[in-house]
Amino acid sequence: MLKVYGHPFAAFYWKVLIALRERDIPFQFLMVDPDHPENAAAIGRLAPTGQFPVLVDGDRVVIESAAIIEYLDLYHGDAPPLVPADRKAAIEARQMDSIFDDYVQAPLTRMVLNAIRDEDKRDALAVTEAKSTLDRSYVWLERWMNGREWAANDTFTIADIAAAPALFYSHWGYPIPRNLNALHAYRKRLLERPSIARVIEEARPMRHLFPLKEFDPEG
Ligand SMILES: N[C@@H](CCC(=O)N[C@@H](CS)C(=O)NCC(=O)O)C(=O)O
Repeated sequence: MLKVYGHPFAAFYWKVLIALRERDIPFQFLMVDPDHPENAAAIGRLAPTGQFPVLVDGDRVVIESAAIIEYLDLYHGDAPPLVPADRKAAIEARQMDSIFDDYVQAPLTRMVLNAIRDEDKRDALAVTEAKSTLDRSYVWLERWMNGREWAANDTFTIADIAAAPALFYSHWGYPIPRNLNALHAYRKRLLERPSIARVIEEARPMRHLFPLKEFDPEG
């Protein structure tokens, strides 16, 4: 049985969890939290900085959410691949996966990390810069999503998997402006997809962990 290390509230673990659900793959979940120090110790050995998700398949260890999703496409489940088999189509899917990770999820994470620090260690400039990145990303994504159903090649792919946690959390912490209709409609489509709705529901009891709760994540 596949083993996956993660945390039900963690964005990059969500990516893998959504892929596992889309492909209907059974797995053993290994929680990374202070109550399970053995799991933190294991990923401390397996991943360069002890980050998760980490997938263990027999002797094979795969790290990095995108690599894990590609690995699942190749070796587990029989749904259509989440990274298109066509190499030309795969370019757009990988491009959008990186955009959601790097220009939506990453600045939001910087805001979250800042908010959970002791007050005297907070960095207002870093927050201003993160918000500016999100402002620009939201506007760019509005243009990109205008006329599209899914973020890459008009099929559900790794790009949409990356978008789900990124836009769920970013809108919660720093709302998408109301006039960005295409982006709002896309986010709604994502939240309604069964694999994503289930991941969000399972994480609901942990919502108190999010420090930027000024807005309704389902709004
Ligand atoms: N690029 C990595 C990012 C992984 C990442 O940032 N994971 C977070 C949890 S979602 C984490 O492990 N944070 C704790 C840490 O870095 O110590 C991926 O795509 O898997």
